[in-house]
Amino acid sequence: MKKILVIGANGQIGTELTTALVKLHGAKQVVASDIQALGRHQELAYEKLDVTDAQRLAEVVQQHGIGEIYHLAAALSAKGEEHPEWAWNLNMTGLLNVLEVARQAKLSKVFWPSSIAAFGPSTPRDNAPQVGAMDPKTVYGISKLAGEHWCSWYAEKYGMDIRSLRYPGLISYSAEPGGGTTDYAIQALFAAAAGQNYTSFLDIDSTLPMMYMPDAVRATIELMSAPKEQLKVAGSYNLAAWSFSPRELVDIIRQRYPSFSVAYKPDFRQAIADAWPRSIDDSSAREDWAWRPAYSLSEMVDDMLKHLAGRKP
Ligand code: AKB
Repeated sequence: MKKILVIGANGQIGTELTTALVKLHGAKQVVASDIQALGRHQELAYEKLDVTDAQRLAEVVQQHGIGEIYHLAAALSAKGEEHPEWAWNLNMTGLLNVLEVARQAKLSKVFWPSSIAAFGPSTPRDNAPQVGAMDPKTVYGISKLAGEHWCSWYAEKYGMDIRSLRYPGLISYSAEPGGGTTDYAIQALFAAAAGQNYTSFLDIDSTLPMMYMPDAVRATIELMSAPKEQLKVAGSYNLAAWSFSPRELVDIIRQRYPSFSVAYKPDFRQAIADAWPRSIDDSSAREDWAWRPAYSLSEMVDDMLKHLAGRKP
């Protein structure tokens, strides 16, 4: 069997997705790669890899007999607005390098994540549809929408199997997120668990779609395992669990930590959040490959606080 390459294995999604892939396929079948030194997956074959380096990527694919790539290395929304050229180069050159190597080496499948950031102010804010107006306002969002089109182009032109999800804000405790707008929720949970107060960079009623990482990882694996003929969406699937505002999250945290207190100082990230939908219609994912989130919002808060207890933010 050909091997699986995870690009960005040390990142927020990569850390947990790599663990799940190892559980499913065995450690010998998974090669971890990241621009940084190997993190927690010490048992795996590891390659230090900058995905913008096409030649090195091709060498890694050839050397390990790679058949499938999960390409997770990306600049997120907030950091992307601070470093636009860096973000565009990483997100677009990285994806194009992956698509090209997948075409040349005839890989069987590629996974690449899109995001709710691909939507914009023209998208209906509630129940953002699978197909409709998309006018992203961040460099990150523009790169995600362009990336969706590139994936469809490669799939149509070369008959490649490229699968993708529009992730909502992902909440996790294993690895830090890389500078997103939804990170406030993780920061608030870390602060509460450490007995500290928190200052939110989003306003109290700023509602966004979110998901717990174990559900996002399972969604990814379910999508990648689904028979191709079941997948009717040619591009990236909308994916949802629940939506909440800082006020709603803090209310749930306070039921566990009554003294937890939050101040609100919205910064440039507020405008990013204001251009994103409040909720997502993921009925195509539910119909085509039976997607269902498992964690409720309060189960996520309990699980996060349990894992974070005693940790410094
Ligand atoms: C971000 O906030 O930039 C990401 C995302 C929603 O894609 N978490």
